[in-house]
Amino acid sequence: MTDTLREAYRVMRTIRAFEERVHEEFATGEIPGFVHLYAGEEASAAGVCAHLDDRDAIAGTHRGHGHCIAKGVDVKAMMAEIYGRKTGSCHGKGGSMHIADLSKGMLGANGIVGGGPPLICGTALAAKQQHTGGVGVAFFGDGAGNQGTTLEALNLASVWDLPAIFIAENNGYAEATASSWSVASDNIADRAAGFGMPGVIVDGFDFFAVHEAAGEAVERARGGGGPTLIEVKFTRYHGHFEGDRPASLDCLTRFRDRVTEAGELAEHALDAIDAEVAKLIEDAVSEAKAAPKPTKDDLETDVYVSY
Ligand SMILES: Cc1ncc(C[n+]2csc(CCOP(=O)(O)OP(=O)(O)O)c2C)c(N)n1
Ligand SMILES: [Mg+2]
Repeated sequence: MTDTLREAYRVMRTIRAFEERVHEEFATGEIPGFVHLYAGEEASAAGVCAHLDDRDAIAGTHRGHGHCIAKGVDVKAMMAEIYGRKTGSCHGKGGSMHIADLSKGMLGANGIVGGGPPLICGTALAAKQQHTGGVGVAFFGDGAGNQGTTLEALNLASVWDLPAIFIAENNGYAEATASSWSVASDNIADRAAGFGMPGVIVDGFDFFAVHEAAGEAVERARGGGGPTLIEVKFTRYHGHFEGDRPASLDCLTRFRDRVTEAGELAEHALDAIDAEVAKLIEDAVSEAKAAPKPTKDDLETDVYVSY
């Protein structure tokens, strides 16, 4: 149990530290392309992926660094990818929005909003046909929840009774469009009923709530019980006014409060993880900056796949 808690905290802290550093580095102008940060939503990726192993595949979003880290993609290779270096997860040709590592079951971050759900219908179908016991998990935003691809995938997963789990990360906005304005039902999870699957709503700042709901969904999927839709709700990251206690809106602070008050982990053990993660991110950035960029000779590699 202690190891599980420690690992959960490490994953969330790694995502937060990674994102804070990318935020700083992006401002220097050295990082090419577009970057979307996952900070504040860590409990979702960490709470879900804690139940997954090598049999399982996930699809991320354009806001995908957290999904990659939680599924075990190498942090240094990710940083190098964001810097467009040869040593990156996709040899510097993907960048932030296309980090993928099939060896870890990470199908990819995705520049196409609503691109992930159909992909995991494929991996879930493969897992079902091959009896691997694996599940497919798609993370998608509230905006992506309105895409036809997502709704078709929900239908297909139910019709085919797939070991698929759909995680709607509702952070209240799709770019500048509020979900309260653009999502027809009160909750994205309410739509599950229309597809004949369970729909669950959880507090996105509470690792334990996400973890519990995801655990039930993964168990049901592995046991042949079909798909689940989980809506992870995030409210404003900052408090109502400056000085308003933000602790309850931060998954890391809330996690620390709970495990230290329960005597499950000591402050110093958590601080030690923070220090290890800080060093990892420091090394990841300096190694990425020192790594070579792809050359003209790399132009045609990684382009075609032979089956
Ligand atoms: C098919 C498609 N349409 C539009 C876009 C442009 N776009 C990029 S992010 C985004 C908003 C997505 O919102 P949401 O799904 O809620 O994810 P969030 O950014 O809030 O995590 C849009 C419209 C896109 N990338 N792909
Ligand atoms: Mg959104």
